Amino acid sequence: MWLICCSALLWSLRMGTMPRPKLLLLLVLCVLGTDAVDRSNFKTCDQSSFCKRHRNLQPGMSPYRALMDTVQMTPEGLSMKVLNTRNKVELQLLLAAVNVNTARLTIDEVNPIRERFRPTDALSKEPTIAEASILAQDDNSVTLGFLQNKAVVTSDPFRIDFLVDDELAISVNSRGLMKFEQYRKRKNNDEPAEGQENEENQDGEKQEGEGEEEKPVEEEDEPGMWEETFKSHHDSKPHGPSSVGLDFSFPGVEHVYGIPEHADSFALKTTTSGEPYRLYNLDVFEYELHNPMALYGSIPVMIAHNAQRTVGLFWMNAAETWIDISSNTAGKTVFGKMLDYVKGGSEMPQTDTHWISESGVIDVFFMLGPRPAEVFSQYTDLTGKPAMPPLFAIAYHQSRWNYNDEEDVKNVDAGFDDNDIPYDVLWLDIEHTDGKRYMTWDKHKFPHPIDMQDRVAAKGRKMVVIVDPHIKRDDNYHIHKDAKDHGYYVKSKDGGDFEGWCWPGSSSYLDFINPTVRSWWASRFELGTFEGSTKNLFIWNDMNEPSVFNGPEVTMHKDAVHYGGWEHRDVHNIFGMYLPKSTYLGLMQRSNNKERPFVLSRAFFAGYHRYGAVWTGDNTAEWGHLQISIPMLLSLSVTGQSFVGADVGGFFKNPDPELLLRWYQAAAYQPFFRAHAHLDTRRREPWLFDKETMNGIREAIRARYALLPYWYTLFYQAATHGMPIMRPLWVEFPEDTSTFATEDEYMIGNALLAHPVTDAGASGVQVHLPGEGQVWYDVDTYKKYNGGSTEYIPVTLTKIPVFQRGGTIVPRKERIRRASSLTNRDPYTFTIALDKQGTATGELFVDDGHSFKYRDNNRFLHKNYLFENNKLISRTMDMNGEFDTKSWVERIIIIGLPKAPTTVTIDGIRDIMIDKKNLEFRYTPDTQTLVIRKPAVNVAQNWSITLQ
Ligand code: NBV
Repeated sequence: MWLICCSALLWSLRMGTMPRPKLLLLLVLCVLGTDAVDRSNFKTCDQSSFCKRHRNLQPGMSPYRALMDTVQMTPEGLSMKVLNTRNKVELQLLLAAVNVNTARLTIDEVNPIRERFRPTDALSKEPTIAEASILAQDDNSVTLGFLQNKAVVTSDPFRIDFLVDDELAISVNSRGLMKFEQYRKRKNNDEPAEGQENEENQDGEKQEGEGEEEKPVEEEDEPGMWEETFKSHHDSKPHGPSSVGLDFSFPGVEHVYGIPEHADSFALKTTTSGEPYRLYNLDVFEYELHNPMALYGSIPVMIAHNAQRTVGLFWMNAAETWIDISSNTAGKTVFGKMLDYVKGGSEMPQTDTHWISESGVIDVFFMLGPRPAEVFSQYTDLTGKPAMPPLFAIAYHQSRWNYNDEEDVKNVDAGFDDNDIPYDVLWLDIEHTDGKRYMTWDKHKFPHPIDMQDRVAAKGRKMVVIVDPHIKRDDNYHIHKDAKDHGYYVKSKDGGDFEGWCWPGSSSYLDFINPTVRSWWASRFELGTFEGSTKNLFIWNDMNEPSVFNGPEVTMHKDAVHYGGWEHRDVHNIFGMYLPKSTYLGLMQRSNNKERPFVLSRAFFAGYHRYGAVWTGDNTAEWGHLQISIPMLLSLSVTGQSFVGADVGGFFKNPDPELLLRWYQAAAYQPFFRAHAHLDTRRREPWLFDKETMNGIREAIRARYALLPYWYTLFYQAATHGMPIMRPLWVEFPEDTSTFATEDEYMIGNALLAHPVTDAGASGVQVHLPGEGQVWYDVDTYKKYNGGSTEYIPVTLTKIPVFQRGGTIVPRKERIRRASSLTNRDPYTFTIALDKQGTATGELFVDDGHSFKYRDNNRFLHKNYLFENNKLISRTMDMNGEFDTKSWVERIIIIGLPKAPTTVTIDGIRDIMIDKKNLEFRYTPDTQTLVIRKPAVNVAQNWSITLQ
């Protein structure tokens, strides 16, 4: 393949026969490899010298000791020094209780010769120091107490144990794998090693804390410490080794989750017999499934869960990071574990993890839960709550690389209307620009961009264009001209503008680490500055890992230099997030902070959820990729990034109709719902398929639109409490151990369980319905199932297995229109699924769907619905909100009602007077379903409906 592609490229270059986008694509194929990931383009731990050094450490040999005579309780927390007894280097440790049920551990050098980078922009604000006190102290340990938690620091061997309600929850350095490589001067053979320099002061006296009997061991330089070469790329490492590593153990835990982004299982695997999980934002061409290789984004957050408790760990470091996972129960079958137990020889399960970063400080947050919802709220207290998207952003998006011209846009837009399929947003990829100069338009294909957007907007729809961060080095391009003149580019190690190869050819990269560059970038989005843009245009940021076609591992050289003198090595994983952050700020400013932005980004870091959505990049039209979308999206969801999706249909290759339909059905029940495809794929707008496929796609999209009020309410809950929208079953059923490794089904909020069909030719799926003693209802047939069971659900091509949990109320708008913005005044249907006690509750959030008025002017409705004792009560949940709406309630469906009522009456409560009136209803005994017609009350009002 490689040979074919390169010779094709050379031939076309000579003949000038191929259009430029195709030519560039071929070039990328040549640089990147063939039609599956070329693993040799990406490092293994062994090829990353710092990873190798840490991975070679033997457990139980920790040279570190906490110096008890330095213990001090300060306003910032418990402070003490930690000594490396081998080389005598001292480190400063600070352990603080922050916010609620959260602890922060920082370890840094005492007198560093070079400052270390801290990616504090992951945090939304500086955490509040919480009350903590020393509960006990002796020669070898000190115990810090905060709320129901304790942190016991042991001096020798150095370790920290976190206890929640007096039970051990997390141990730090219990395996003794800590390693902190202090910055040092490069040894020249005649000079003493850095460790030795530290050993004596000028008078030759021994320094405090040094063991009399021990001599410091001179640290030998190891290969790769001062320079390293990978393939043809040389890393000059001017500051030498600087890595940090530490181990964390979770006693009693068999399942850990998170650390996206990897195309792997949701419950993370042990890495003992293979590579560690890697976090290093990379543009991986045709990524493979089920492996720990790095992908486009990094969230160094791990969640550990067992039936008793949930805790989380946030390793706040933006450098290249590797994570090893091992477990004492890995590989044992359930039977094997039971046998151990019966024989009385079973040890407590434990998961051990080892975190290794190339530079930066040790700065770790421990979110001590103890329930899943508390961990999510603790993590988002640190990193901020997710952005509340505009309504259109959670509807259906139509994209491909590329819609060719204005005519194409017009036809695709009309195609949806002609075929009665709703959609909200039409996307333009890189070919819409003038030669990959972002924020410009190809004058031939898109001569009237404003008219085009206005036409789309007239139907209540929006457009999105791509804006990549690599800037074409062309003096006639204003962005480049400004950036070059102001010195806004990242610098190469030699001091000139860093230059790399990307879509536009020779490109430079804006240095978003510089706040001035960020505000300048934001100002580019002013309507008068971004020519051809309108207020209905939103932004997609791609290639921001950053992708550099001719760079090491297709990214930027680690010795490139950023604002403040930071090396790219220090900032790599957070660098990508500054682009969408600045774009978000730009869209805010464009509307004078009035309208909620929509930004999609491929690269991300912890905290990016404050700005926008991510998608899982360049997947492939294969069933395996459809299947992996679920665990990938769940891993993102439990680490704060709840607005997530995967390209519907698969980016590379052509899906057959069945795969495409199943993909639409799955994604209709995932937070970000966008069809997208590669330039070389066949067109796949729904009407280009056979009738059955198109009808199925239409039904799936319509199901999404009907449920938008529920999705929107969930997004509001995420934006206020940090609750993930797409939830693993254990978030709702924390004690059901059978759900801990589930990744083929998930909850949407607390009410709906989706088990998309992800196998070719499926005639049924096995659905696990959790919760002993609970009930579930099929949303299509209202058939009732008992919780705590696994059911075989037969499927046809149009069936999407979705179940509503007994005890919940789900709002829908069932009049399907062209776009979500046209449904503002539409009436609601509430589906009340009763639990065994005959009760149910639910919520509804309503506002204008696009502005910040809900936040700044209390222009919203937040209602609560409770069904109990045969009475449904609608109440205002948040009394601060007020919102005028024309929407009324057109239908109430009660499922699981054992017998028909004789009358159904509606009453106003408190604030309005409704004449008590009888309502029409119909009861279906087969499904125990009652449909109440036209209560006809405004959704803003408080009322009650009584069944008698
Ligand atoms: O801009 C072109 C594509 C885009 O369609 C895709 O979604 C991104 O993930 N982009 C990557 C660059 C080229 C990929 C081969």
